[in-house]
Amino acid sequence: MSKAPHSSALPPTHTGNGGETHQTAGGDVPVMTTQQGVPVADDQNTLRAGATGPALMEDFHFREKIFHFDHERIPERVVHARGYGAHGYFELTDSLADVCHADIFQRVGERTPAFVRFSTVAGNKGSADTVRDVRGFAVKLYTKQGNWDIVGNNIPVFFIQDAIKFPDFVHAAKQAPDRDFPQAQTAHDNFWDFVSLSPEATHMVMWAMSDRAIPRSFRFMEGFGVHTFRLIDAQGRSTYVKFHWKPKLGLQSIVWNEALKINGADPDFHRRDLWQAITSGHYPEWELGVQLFDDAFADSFPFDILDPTKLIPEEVVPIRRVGRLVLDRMVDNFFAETEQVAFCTQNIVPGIDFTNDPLLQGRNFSYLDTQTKRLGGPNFTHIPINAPKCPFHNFQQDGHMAMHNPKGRANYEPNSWSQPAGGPRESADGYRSFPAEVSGAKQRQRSDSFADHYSQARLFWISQTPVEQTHIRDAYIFELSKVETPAIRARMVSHLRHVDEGLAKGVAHGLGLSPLPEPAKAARPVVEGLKPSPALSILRNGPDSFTGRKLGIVVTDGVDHHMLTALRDAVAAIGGTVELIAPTVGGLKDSTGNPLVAQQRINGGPSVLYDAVALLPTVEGANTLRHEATMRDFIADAYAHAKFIGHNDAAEILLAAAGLHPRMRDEGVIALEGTIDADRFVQTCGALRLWAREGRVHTI
Ligand code: HDE
Repeated sequence: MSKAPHSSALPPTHTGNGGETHQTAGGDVPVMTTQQGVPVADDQNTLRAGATGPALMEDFHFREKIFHFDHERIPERVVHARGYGAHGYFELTDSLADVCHADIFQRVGERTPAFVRFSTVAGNKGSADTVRDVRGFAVKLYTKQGNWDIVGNNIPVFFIQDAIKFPDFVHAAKQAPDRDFPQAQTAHDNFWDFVSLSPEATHMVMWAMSDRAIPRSFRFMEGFGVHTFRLIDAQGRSTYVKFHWKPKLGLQSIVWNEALKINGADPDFHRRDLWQAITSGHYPEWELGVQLFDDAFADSFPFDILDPTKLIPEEVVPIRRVGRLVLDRMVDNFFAETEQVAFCTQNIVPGIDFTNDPLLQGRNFSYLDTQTKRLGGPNFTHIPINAPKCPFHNFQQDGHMAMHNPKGRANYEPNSWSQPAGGPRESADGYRSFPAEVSGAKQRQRSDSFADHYSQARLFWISQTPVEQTHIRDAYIFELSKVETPAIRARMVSHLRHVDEGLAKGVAHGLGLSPLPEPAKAARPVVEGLKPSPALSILRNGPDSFTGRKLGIVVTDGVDHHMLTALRDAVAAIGGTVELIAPTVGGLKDSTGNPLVAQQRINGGPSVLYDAVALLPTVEGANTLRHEATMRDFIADAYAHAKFIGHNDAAEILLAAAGLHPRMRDEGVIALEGTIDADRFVQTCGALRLWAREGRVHTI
């Protein structure tokens, strides 16, 4: 049994197997011991023959310590290696008992413990957070009838239609095997070679080129179960379902140039954001939404509901919001929990079932298989983060690290030792698969109903605002400009001609590609009369306030106390946070002599780390900072990234030094003349960006 450490500076304490308590070295501090419980006299010096002589093999303490260290690493996940997790709960707000008998969906107000791990896909464990990539959104729900994992992404569709293509897709996306670069990037020949040869990827690639792939933080992104699943009611009837997680704080992404810079300034940007939000009590929250539909709808829908490259627009099948997911506790230990958590798509509970989506069926094999490799054996379910919180009972035994072997003589079923009646146990509540009818010839064949690869890519495109369309076009140009093989660039543009002629031309122009390549051969023509789905746009689903966002305020020694306080209060009042950026982090005072602590030094806190910025230097401070290159970058970037900039009078010379001449001042550069302006400024920041500026600062 583990006990909480006395303080985070001490090694963890464990009571003995027999519950014996610890020897103490005086006070509350436990004696350090080996793994065998032997008290250690000296943990700083190896056993040697003489003070300068050779180390001795018999030093069992040294050998145990080094041996354990040597074995600290386990294989990182083959995909989604970089991730960050937190604990929380799911609370039911609308009973789904009408369509589903899963225990978790029966009682409104009841909370179910949850663990969530967010991740990037392509990068290694140590890669940066704001790379262009899909984000994993994996949720483990510890229900009273077993663990249910919804292993989703922040994008509702996937690149491929059949699981057998997954190793190829992942190989192509990750570093090339001969050179082992690029790291965590899709901007390279192999990725674009593969996707341009796999037209089914066109839809998802549109999402990956959109700002969905550079979220501002995990807190501001949606999650999707992607596949169509089934809900089963108490009578055994099935309803199809797609799962959605909707962030309470609205959607938000960063811009690409910002993403590149954040990766340098703070490669842990998303982790830090989640850590800071949860540890400061601003618990991130999502609503669980379900799209429910039946066979009649599935038959009438122009796309196959089993095809994971297709979504069902919310405007066609509305989302019913049935619960909320709140993350309110960081892990005690990253390795024990976030690294060892083992999500498996096959972890479902009574009332939930799979469909014949070929990607989902393949995943049901892969996840169990990969956990066994990664966590070293079949008993990874014994690790506390993976164990159910409800009682469990079976006769599985042995294997590496077995912790739950059956007690007593019976380890098989049926048996007459543990069962008065002797027969095998049966449970009325036990998991029963939906008895779907199955027929057909055994063959390797892609269904013809999966053949439309362009219509939904177009649907996505026409659902974006012009700003978002520009970002998508620019992302294609950026990525394909990193592709060295002209034929791959051209092949990609040939697909885009089915998505949108303007997009194809824009990308070709940006690449200097002429003439425009012929459209790729399409198995199916694009569906006519597609209606935009506003739900697919980030900007149409953004926040309407600065809640949960961060303001960076540049201050210098002697900063005006009243203005600073007014800004801080205005941000705090709507649940945002503030960081101070200054020439030194310590030794600062405000105008009333109150000591101030800055969170960042000016060269360590670039404006890319903030949602909006304010400049409150003193006249003297501004005179010094005007010569500081990182100060100029701070302002120039905030401006180029279309952020709101508040400033006092003294900051005028800083704006000028950053090249922000009076004619460039727009409604996003806001004078803070008195404390009265603070509230208005923070309200304005709720729009997050002045997108109209973006067109003015980019000329190519
Ligand atoms: Fe995964 N995926 N995946 N995936 N996936 C893994 O499992 C796989 C797919 C997703 O935070 C692996 O534990 C196959 C779709 C997330 O621990 C592995 C296919 C979606 C995570 C695996 C897919 C996902 C993974 C690697 C194609 C969104 C991270 C390590 C058929 C719906 C979970 C691991 C975490 C992780 C296989 C496609 C989401 C190898 C074969 C589609 C969020 O088992």
